[in-house]
Amino acid sequence: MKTAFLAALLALGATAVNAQEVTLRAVSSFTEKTQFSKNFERFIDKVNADGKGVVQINYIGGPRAMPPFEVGNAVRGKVVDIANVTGAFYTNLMPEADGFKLISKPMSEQRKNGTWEFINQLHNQKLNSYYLARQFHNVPFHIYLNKKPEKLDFTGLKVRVTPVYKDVVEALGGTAITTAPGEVYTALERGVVDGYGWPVLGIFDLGWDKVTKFRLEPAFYSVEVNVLVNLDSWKGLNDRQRKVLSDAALWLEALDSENAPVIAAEKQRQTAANIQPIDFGPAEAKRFLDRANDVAWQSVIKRSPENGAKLRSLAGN
Ligand code: 173
Repeated sequence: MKTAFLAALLALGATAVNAQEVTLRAVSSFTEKTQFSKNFERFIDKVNADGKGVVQINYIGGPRAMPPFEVGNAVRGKVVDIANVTGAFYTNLMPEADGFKLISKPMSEQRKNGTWEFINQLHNQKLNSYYLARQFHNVPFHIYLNKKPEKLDFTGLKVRVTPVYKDVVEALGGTAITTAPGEVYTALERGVVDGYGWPVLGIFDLGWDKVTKFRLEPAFYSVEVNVLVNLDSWKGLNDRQRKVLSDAALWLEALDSENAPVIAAEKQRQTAANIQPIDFGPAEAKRFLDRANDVAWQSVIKRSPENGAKLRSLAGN
């Protein structure tokens, strides 16, 4: 009797230890091998190396596999298990996501001061997902233009946006036209837009340097590209599987230390490609940055008063 019980117990333990390797399906909202997919792809390679026999990721790909503005919904509905996606692409499901660009503290700090925890709760509730990692807190955005403005103002200009830039473009008199990244080149080529919002990194990836004349200073906000895991998929993992992902997530966030020299090099590359910076000086820059910050917070807080205010206090700006 005792032996039978022990044997059963051992068998149980053995199943737990040898529990089948799990494979998770992943997509990126950015084109494969480009700036904002690259580190996620390194993360996948790391998980697949460290997680042999434990957890693996099957990378389905970028926007060819799934339209970028649908990625948030896909991870919510478990169409995929893991997504590399900016909050700007799922503000329809989570208006608070528009505020993440205003949080520029390093993730090591956000994980200590309650920011990660709060944003994870928002993802649990509104996107049925686990907030595994945030990348690129130290990469800012710019507005790129083909018409040279006389002052820091967008009156008379049509600017391609996502929710990241919409409020500031409109506050400064511009016409905002929302498109996915994949439509930017054609919109510029055909003159449908006079410029576009995009981070300081990545304009060469899709050939936009050929259709870009100016980069407007100053840089503003903070890129956020998140790694989300469907919450049911996350809960279905065992501790060892979760640890492989969590360790790789911290490793991924630490890759942000590579960004400063990459930004410096990319600005030089823009100059070499005849993309001219337009700078109206420090006083105008400050006015622009204050306005950009104000209109963005106002917009988030209007749509989600309580959570928006909490995010702003955590951001400290
Ligand atoms: O411009 C965009 O498409 C956008 O919102 C974004 C956000 C993060 C990284 C790159 C682009």
